[in-house]
Amino acid sequence: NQSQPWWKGGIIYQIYPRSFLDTTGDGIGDLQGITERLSYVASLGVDAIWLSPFFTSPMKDFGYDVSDYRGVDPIFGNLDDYRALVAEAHRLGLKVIIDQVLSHTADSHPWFAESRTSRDNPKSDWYVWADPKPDGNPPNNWLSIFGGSAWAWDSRRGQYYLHNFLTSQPDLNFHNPEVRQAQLDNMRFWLDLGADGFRLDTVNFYYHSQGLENNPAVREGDSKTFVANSINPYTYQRHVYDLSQPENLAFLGELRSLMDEYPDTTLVGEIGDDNPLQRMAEYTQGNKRLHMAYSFDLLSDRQGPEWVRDVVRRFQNGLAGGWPCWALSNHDVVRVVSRWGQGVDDPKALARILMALLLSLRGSVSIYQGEELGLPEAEVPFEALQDPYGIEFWPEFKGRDGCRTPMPWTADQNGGFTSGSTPWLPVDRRHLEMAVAVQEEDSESTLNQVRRLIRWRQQQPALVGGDLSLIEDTGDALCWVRRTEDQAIFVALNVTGTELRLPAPVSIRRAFGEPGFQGRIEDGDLVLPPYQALFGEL
Ligand code: TEU
Repeated sequence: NQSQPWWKGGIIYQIYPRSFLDTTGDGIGDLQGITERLSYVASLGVDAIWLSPFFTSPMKDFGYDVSDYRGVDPIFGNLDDYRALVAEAHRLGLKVIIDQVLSHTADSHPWFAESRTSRDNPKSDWYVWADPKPDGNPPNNWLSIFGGSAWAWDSRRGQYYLHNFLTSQPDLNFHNPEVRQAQLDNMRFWLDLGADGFRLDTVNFYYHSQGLENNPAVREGDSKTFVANSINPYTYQRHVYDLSQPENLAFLGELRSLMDEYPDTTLVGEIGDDNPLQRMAEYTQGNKRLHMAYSFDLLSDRQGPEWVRDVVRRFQNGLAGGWPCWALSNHDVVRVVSRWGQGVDDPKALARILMALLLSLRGSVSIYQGEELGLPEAEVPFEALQDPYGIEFWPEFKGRDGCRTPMPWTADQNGGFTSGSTPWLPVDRRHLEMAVAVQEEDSESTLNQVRRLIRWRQQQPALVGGDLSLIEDTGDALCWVRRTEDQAIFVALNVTGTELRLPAPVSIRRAFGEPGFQGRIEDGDLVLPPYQALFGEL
């Protein structure tokens, strides 16, 4: 489908730089390591890479706390390493999407250092400062996702500052046009160095309500789809005033204008919101906002065919003008095979059908490093935890380290990830037998199945960019039709461990043999063995 831009229906491979490949022996991955393994990434048949932050950072939130937006953190290398990485990616036909954490900085960023010195310095209004209540308490009830009040006291100014995440991640004040311009200038710096796009961290958190009104509590009947974990008080508030303010739409327009100066680039926004699907659609309508957005809907603890159908249905009903980017795994959530796999007897078959699901949805796709190997969540003992979010809410919520452990390249000790002795997070022993080198040798490994699936999908215009019509009343079978002018594909997926049999909801001309699934039509019935699919041409 030549008329579509590359990102529309494209497949993005997310790389978490700390954990991809360490070439210096310090136990932490680096840019040179990524460059060395880009040919592996290209061998998967994906369109682009997304690099989680590699910018200068005190690493309290592992790079999502930036202290110099234009610098590469020495842990990861330098700007020349970045240039080499981009050149190699482009040589291999891979687009490069980099993370932009615009909403907040590290507290060690020079902007914040200046802002906190007084109430009247040139950057005094660059962050969100507020006086205490007469009783000394914070100005309102807003909460930090990472625990406690969203306000931290600064004794020098005698004021509170806002932080939606760690206290060391102060929120920038986007109502100030100088802040917006400074961030746009920082983005231009990377565009000029050849970036093909940005993943915008917390894109709906840029603006807060200047009235600083209290957020209301969740009401009975509210649809709360964004539930990180029930022990986090944050999830019991309705986030009316602290995020997703209407002013943001104009800023998305400014971002888009910048991107439009650089042909073939893209923006994918990350949305954490009480109504994430609506927000995704709103932020990607037309061609003056973001190109794509993702939410946590398919990344949450909710799972199973009913839930997937509900998400697909809600996005199709009235929201189909937007363009989603679906993901089942990333660096913030438990790996999907473990999330969905409680008690599953065939995790390998589960990994494959989940990949088929992802590649059949209407939208672009984001795959997280190791997902192509079918890796389960790694066990990380409390003593080895690095993630401040995990440390805060342990043990009910085990944090994000279990999905961030090093990529297993070989079955050797530490998975061939580092030449040094101690990786920054321990390698799970179960990952070693699933290492890349092991799976390369087996034509039926998850890795090779995923490769074939991706290659096949990339040749089906209807799966890449077609419309989606959901077929209802199919029980546990997920059924829909993807359609372009020239092609219509019937998709039927069984993500459960039970064989499904139902009257065939459509008649197909032929089943595709290529991706090698065992679903079939038999005596007018659609038959889907456990974790099997049927792709049929209408
Ligand atoms: O995540 C924002 C976000 O909503 C997450 O904190 C999410 O609630 C949580 O991770 C679910 O488990 C982005 C980044 O992806 C995350 O890594 C950062 O910590 C966060 O922003 C702050 O920058």
